[in-house]
Amino acid sequence: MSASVATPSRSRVFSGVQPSGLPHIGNYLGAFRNYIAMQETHDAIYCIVDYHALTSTHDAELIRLNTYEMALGLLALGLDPERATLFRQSDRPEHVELSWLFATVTPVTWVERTPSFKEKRRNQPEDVNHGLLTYPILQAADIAIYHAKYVPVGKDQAAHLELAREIVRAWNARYGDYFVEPRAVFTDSPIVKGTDGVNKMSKSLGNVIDIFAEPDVVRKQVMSMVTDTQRILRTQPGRPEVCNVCQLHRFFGADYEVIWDGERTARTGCVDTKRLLAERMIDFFASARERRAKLAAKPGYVEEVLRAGAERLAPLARESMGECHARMGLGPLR
Ligand code: AQP
Repeated sequence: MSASVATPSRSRVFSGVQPSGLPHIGNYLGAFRNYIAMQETHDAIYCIVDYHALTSTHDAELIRLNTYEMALGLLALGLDPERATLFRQSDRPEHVELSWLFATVTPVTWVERTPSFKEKRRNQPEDVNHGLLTYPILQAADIAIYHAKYVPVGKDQAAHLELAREIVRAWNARYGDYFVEPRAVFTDSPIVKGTDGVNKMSKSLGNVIDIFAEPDVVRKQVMSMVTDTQRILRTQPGRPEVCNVCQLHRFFGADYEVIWDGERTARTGCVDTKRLLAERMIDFFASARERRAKLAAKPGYVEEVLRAGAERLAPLARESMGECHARMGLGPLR
């Protein structure tokens, strides 16, 4: 990396992705596009947040595998370890220490009201673990420990980012200005709907279109997409504004207006539009798929990138923790 991590000449961005599954189109359109763009313009730090994934997955092998796959996927999509720092959250345990320190200035009501907690409580009623409640505090720590100013995320993360700002503000008010209040950065597709056409595309809901799946799997996923539910007959004009397939065409071709018009006037049917979308998505990610295969064939490459990333961040994480200890009264008499 050209700029030193401790004294960046450009403003810093941080974002994390959970290894709770494989990278999907929602991740890409909502967040990864910005990860890749912002590595050119900012001091960029990206993290595979395996501590976070433990709140929903308790399969050790799966978490390790998904961590590897997520890192490999990001590198294949264009994340460049010479331009950005990529690391695994559990390789920098200072995040967890800071989350505890932040927890001591965070009222319980702030985390209880988080929409994602309520959602997870509904979606995994058999495993409402304490980590789900404190998840946003760890997320605030992930960002604040590196003093990141910008956080490229999907819109589903907006409430967490707002909470991170409040937590930082609460800590700064008590111990003096030190941490930066982070701001969310969204793409022009901040919420991508899943194949069900209703919910956010989400690994845990299984309504995803995978980026690196075999072309036949991608075709199957796209063909399963729910379109305009009021369009029953092929000859009936559709409503492209509510059709998820039409909306996704905006990002995979230069003829969105033509697709829109075809659906609106019933010149094209849903099946035609889906077939076209599937082929375009497969083409769009073809070079990333090739790069993924090449990188996967380099033994130890991903692990080396993650290890180097975590090492590069050590001085900054330690500096933040040292400052917290000093300001919060931890350690020996001074
Ligand atoms: N459907 C989406 N539209 C826009 N942005 C999205 N992101 C995820 N899904 C969409 C953004 O991708 C980044 C990484 O997300 P994540 O995998 O860490 O967590 P998530 O938001 O919880 O994604 P999933 O797929 O829904 O995971 P599970 O099912 O495990 O909870 C984030 O910036 C996210 O906003």
